[in-house]
Amino acid sequence: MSSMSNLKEKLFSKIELKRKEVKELLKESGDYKLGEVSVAQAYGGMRGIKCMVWEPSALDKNEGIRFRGYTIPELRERLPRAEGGEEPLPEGLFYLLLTADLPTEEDVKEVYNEWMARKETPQHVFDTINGLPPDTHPMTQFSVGILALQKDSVFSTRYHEGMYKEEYWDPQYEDCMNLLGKLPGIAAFIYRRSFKDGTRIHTDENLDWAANYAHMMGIESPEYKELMRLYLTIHADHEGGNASAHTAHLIGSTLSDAYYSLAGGMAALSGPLHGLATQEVLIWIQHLQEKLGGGVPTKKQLVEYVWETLNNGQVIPGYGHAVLRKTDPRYTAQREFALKHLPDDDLFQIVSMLYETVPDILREQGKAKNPWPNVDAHSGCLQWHYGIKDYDYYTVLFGVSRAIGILVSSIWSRALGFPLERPKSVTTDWIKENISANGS
Ligand code: CMX
Repeated sequence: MSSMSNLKEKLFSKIELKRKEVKELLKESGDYKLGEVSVAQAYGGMRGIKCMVWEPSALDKNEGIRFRGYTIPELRERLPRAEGGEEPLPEGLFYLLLTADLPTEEDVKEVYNEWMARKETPQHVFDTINGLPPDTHPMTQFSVGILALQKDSVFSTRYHEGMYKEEYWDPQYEDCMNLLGKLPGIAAFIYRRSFKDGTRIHTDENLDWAANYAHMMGIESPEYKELMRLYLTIHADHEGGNASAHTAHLIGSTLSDAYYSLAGGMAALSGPLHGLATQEVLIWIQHLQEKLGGGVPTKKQLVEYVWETLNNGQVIPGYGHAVLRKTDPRYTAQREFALKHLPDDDLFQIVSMLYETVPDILREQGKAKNPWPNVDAHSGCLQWHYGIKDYDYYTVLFGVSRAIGILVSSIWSRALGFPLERPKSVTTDWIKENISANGS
């Protein structure tokens, strides 16, 4: 085992305890049923089937996400902040997700120092990204950049050298920390390459992880740096069943390393029903503004537009959720930020009016199980306000944050020795034959 930092030592002690706990749980209650699977669930995107373990966070359909038991409002109060700042530092959220303990200022500093020590990215990664046409979607560039780092995977090297299964978590941790040190620099480079002059801005060691990301994108507004801290904290994890987390988890279960699984997770995040929704929301709102010649529409115009969208067979972007049945607390956190920093912004006004309008209409239409806004209904208008007007980039911001939860969970999956995932699929004929044989 390589030498251990305080953080790694603490993690190891937690792992030993958890392994014991899970071993006993399996011995005593291995046959306990978590639920049953219906035909509708098999055809319906496996909604609600409890079939995987994800330690860092849990999603309650009414309350929203809890990170290691803490809600977003609690964490905005309790996680350490940057000097003079009011929003939590994502380094602290990482510590919490990894160890299940609230971090001290010192713990946060240690995470930061670990990431900073690993920030240097080999030139070939930038060269690889530069080999793609400049108009390649930023998420493609991001996944390619992550995969270009794979050749230095500590896990893959150690696996091929031969190691005990109990040790898997250690090189996985190294890969994850290396990735988190490098991701903001790669993501910022993609922003500058796709939407600015392509020059790379280097790290400023006086800035925290999130503020540095903003700095490397070329944005120095202190308010945007605050937004970045909040944004990277609240998007970090959303339990394990969402498409990006689940994809990464499945890939990781083959003992593919963290680079492969994170790149796969980012491919899932790129879909319109998942991470792409942020940009769809803005496009949809701005389409309406264009139609009306700019400004803020009236409530009547907004209602007509929402119905027109639905009657054309389209979804209202930013509304609905596969699990949530209330307003997403990540939406609320961003709304509070907007009320504080940009209450008069036109786009924010429209986003607020939609909040007052869309839920009633979706209820009246009667299809969506959840008429309330999700996180993506708000994120875009904040980015736009601070000058990030390149929609295609929004999912990359989401991806940098989501990497935190995905990677933490991958360390725990190794620590608990999770096996290859291999659920059973069935055919329609099999289902019908079973129903006839056993009764409905
Ligand atoms: N507008 C209109 N119709 C909607 C809707 C919306 N915002 N949300 C759901 N519906 C419809 C569905 O399309 C479905 O219709 P059909 O029966 O005709 O197929 C019906 O309501 C039932 O869907 P559901 O069970 O409520 O929702 P799902 O779990 O299938 O899907 C989601 C969830 C998020 C994909 C869906 O609500 C949606 O498409 N929302 C808009 C896109 C969006 O905001 N995505 C971001 C999600 C957050 C994230 O994970 O990143």
